[in-house]
Amino acid sequence: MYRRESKLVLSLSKEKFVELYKRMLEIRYFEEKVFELYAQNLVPGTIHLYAGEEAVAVGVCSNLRKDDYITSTHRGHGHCIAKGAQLKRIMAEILGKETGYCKGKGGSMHIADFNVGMLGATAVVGAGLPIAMGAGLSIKLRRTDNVVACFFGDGASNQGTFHEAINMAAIWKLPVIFVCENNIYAMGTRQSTVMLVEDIADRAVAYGIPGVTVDGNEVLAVYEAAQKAVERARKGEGPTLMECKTYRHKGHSRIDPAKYRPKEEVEEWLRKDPIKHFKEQLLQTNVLTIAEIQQIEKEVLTEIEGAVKFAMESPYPAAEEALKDVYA
Ligand SMILES: Cc1ncc(C[n+]2csc(CCOP(=O)(O)OP(=O)(O)O)c2C)c(N)n1
Ligand SMILES: [Mg+2]
Repeated sequence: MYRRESKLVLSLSKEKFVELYKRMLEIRYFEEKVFELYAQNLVPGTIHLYAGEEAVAVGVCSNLRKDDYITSTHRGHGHCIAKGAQLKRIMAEILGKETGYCKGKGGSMHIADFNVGMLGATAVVGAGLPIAMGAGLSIKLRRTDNVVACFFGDGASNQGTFHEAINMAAIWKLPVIFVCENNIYAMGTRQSTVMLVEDIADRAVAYGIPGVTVDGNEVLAVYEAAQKAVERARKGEGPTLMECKTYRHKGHSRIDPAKYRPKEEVEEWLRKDPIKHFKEQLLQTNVLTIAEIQQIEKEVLTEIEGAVKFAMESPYPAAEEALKDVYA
């Protein structure tokens, strides 16, 4: 089922391997911190953690330029980090602080940073697809060679927006990479109970575009598949539907204990942890030494601690600011 072309991977530089590992680690440590802060009652609203799915956002975004775009979901912290948004401002937004991306008024599910092409998270399932299609149309009309990566879940792939956006992107050959993060569940609903296709990428046939299913726990597999899709989009050949098989380590949102998941299933996916797996690959192939790995881990930890400190020390917005910037 999973297609790999290792020639491309072998040509990656050491710096690229470090970037991939570091970015995944940034997301993991960031999410672990958010989990802790939520337990301390410091996070207003709910959160949907990306831990376990890091290889998807990182594998895709590492193929993008700063001036390329992404659209995100309700599970968006990982997408923001992978596209290069500032950790401290994401953290501040999650804690409802004035220094956050939306001045503390949007929270976890409404983070955007147009400076790095992050067009926004959204709480509306499937809403990112038409936005990505529209961004793709804008790129085509402006005749630049940018691309858009559109992240969405298996649940979102049953929304009408999925079909409408992909079909339109296909007929107009828009530069969009549709990235389905298939983590097998939409809240507590298992994929197999709501669709008869096992590989969501098979749906690409209906729109006459390439569909590819990759192991979403293998950052290099995601990287390779995304590289191909990005090249195709940049050349004006149109969109690709890329499905990444992945798993969220925690429940749907912070309040979900995820009791509907069999223990063996959770254990199996934890064994396939994308970060643990990549670390083993880096060591086995002598790309990095254990000392280098530990150094990266230390650096990322310091970075996350800095972001938390910044967010904690930032003020809450003043009450009289409540209605400011709310409507455009
Ligand atoms: C239009 C819409 N319908 C329903 C919901 C409630 N809801 C929030 S997340 C979610 C599940 C989404 O599942 P999936 O697309 O697989 O993403 P995942 O949470 O697994 O990353 C649902 C049904 C919503 N926010 N928006
Ligand atoms: Mg899902």
